[in-house]
Amino acid sequence: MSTGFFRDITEIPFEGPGSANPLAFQHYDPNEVVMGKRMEDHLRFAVCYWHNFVWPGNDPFGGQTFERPWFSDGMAAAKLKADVAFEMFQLLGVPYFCFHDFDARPEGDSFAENTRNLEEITDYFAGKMEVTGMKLLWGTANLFSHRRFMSGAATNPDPDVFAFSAATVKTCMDATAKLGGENYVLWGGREGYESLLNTNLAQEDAQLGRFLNMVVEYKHKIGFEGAILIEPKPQEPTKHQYDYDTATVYGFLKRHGLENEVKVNLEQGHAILAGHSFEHEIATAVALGIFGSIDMNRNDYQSGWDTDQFPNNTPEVALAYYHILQNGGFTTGGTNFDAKLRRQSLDPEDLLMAHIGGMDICARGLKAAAAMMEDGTLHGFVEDRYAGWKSDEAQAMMAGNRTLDQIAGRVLAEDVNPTPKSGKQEYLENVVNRFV
Ligand code: XUL
Ligand code: CO
Repeated sequence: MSTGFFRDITEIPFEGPGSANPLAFQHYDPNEVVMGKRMEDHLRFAVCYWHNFVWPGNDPFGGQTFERPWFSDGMAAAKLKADVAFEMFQLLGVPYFCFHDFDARPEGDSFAENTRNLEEITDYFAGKMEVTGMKLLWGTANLFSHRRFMSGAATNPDPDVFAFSAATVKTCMDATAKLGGENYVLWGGREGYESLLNTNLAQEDAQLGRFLNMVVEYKHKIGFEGAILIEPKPQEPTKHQYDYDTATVYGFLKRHGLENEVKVNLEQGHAILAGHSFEHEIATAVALGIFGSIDMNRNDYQSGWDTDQFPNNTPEVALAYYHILQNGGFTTGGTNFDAKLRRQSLDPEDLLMAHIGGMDICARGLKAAAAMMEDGTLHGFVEDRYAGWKSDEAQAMMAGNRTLDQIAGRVLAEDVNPTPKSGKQEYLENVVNRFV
């Protein structure tokens, strides 16, 4: 039986470009085949629990703006929230969702009560997943909202907080595995510092390394087949977050022997906060062999905050998917909308329209990216640019078969005198603009 939250709205249809129906897709047709694969299977959309069903609409200057019938404590409210969430997933026709423990279960007074609540609500999810066919893209633990985590979770100066966090992650990995989750995410919201005056960086790095090693050991122990993903972010809430960006995370993984065990979940707004573009983060992860999944959103480029808005810029999204497609597309990952309404968007239908717009932008971006791939001009240009490295002499240099003095001898003997070649950036940007 329906909760009635979305009143008489029925499943969002695909009506094609030009449709003026605000409750229809113009570009996202799950069954359209793009580069030999259904669009649904390329994009692997997920809706997040937290922004849609938990966030009350507060900002640093004001409190709750949303009124939702499930905004109260207790298991009955948590179940009503789940009912509405699964109704929304169904209306949108997304295959996946994501959640933190804290989003789904009532907060208890102890670890034991939290665990019982998590088990009860995730059993309730399991029943709904069975009926609806919904799947879990990833689960995660919220180790940042409760005051016990104010000085960090794994990187807390208090070993009891480290232990509480480890215990909580264990229960969240169990819940994720039980629900057939395809990934497990760790976003270190409080793993960083507010002031170096009270922080031992080397100690905190060692703690975080040990923590993540235990997560990976537990994954193998329970036979969890999903990927373990770190979500980089440079700051907010902390002044400095250790998982600053992809390159920093890779250095951390290498240092702790985890570069073949852990990948990244990249968020558009976090890339911008780190002073990068989204495609920079994706291309870096691909180059380092640790690309996993994405959180799709955008920031307000004027305020500079992590505003978690729904995407609405096709050229930006197209370049992101271009790099993902070049890497062969998602494997366990997908496109999670880690995005929230503006606090004045009060109506239930606003939740739907926000996702419809985001899904349409992603569909347009994917189609543009696929067209760029099929055209091949960009890829061909890059291939040609590095073609010189196919020569025997160049390969010998790369294979470590030449020393500096041997190379110097050859450069002298052959009078090697390179001719600069145009990088053709403007031409390449014009090529992209043919498709977006
Ligand atoms: C915070 C953020 C988180 C993670 C999951 O900026 O993106 O919601 O995605 O903890
Ligand atoms: Co995120």
